[in-house]
Amino acid sequence: MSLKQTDGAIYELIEKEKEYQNNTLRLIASENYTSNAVMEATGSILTNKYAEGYPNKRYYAGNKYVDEIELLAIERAKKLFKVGHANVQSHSGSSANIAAFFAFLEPGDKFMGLDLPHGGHLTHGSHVNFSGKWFNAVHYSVDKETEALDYDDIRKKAIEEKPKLIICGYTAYPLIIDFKEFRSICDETGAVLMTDISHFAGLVAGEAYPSPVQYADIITTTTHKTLRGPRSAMIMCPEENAKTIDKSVFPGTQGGPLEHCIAAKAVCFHEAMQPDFKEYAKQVVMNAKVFADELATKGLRIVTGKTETHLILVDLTQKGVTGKDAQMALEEAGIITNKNTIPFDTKSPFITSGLRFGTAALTTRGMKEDEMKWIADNVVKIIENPNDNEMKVKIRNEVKEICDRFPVYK
Ligand code: DSN
Repeated sequence: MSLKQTDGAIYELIEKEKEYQNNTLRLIASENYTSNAVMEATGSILTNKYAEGYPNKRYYAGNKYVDEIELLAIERAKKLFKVGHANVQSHSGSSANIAAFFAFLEPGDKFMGLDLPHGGHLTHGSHVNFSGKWFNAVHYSVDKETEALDYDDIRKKAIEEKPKLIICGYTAYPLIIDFKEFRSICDETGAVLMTDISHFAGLVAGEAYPSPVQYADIITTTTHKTLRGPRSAMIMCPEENAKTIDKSVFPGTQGGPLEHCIAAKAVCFHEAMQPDFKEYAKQVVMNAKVFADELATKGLRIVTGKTETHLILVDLTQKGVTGKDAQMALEEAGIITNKNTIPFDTKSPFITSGLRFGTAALTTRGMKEDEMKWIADNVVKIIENPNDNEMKVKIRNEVKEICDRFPVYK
């Protein structure tokens, strides 16, 4: 029986969500629209199979096709990122990071990551997360003036603190990271270099962002952001770390792998190897630059002054509106984004002084510079008049027209 026949309530809600995704402008920097092929694999009969272990070394029988699928996913990941080893079993970015810590740290060990309000992720040592509770997390921050990473300061801090592992790769940082500099800091202090490339993995695959592969001891990433795959993750590393990483994922921190997601990741890697994915990645960055420039021209302050990626962080302090209120007003006009702390924010992560935007999803829809300018202009209008309901309705109608010109899902 179909979902519609079995569970009308869930079917209807999924249909509504589909329409909502079609008819709104998605600017959440960590979201994308995945292909029908990826969704077909995600929703496949592979969800029925238990496959604890690794290809040709499983704890259950009946894995001859599942092994082929996982091996294909591994081979494609290695080829796409030109990396020695890939483990495609991680369920999410957080579980990949748990496995990374399990591989290189003991409980209580010291590691260093970027502070959450400065763009770091929860799993990079936040006090409310396992990473901050079970390990001794110390933080570096961005420079107060430039809002960019200060590599001399990070080096100084690493020499003082002697962390066992240093993480780079963030959730709200719009500039390119100097991986070579991080490698040199880790070499000088004896730390393991972990890069979490979740946000910009698709840009790395599409050669629109430098690769950390020659520098990192371990690379974690989600697969659903700029990489445009299923909601999942993976870990990559040089060949010499392969056994340690595999043991940390299974049996270290996970049980049965989600083979339907692994098949979908294989499809995503195949798609990302096609020549048009490079064009896509280039356009994502171009769209972000145009979007940031237009916001700045219309009077918004861009954190770090620019973007070099898919991501734009805006400081609303001078506009007298919080990130929370701006996010809500934009949502009413059909523009979906998220409130975000900015470096040295005085407001809580639930209120915030900033907004974060990303161009990966709209670029997938085929939108280019003209659409970015129109959206940026209207974002500023709403931020400057968050309570003007008449204007929000008018923009909402225009948003719907743009969405109709760039359809996503039938
Ligand atoms: N929640 C993701 C983001 O939006 O950046 C990271 O996990």
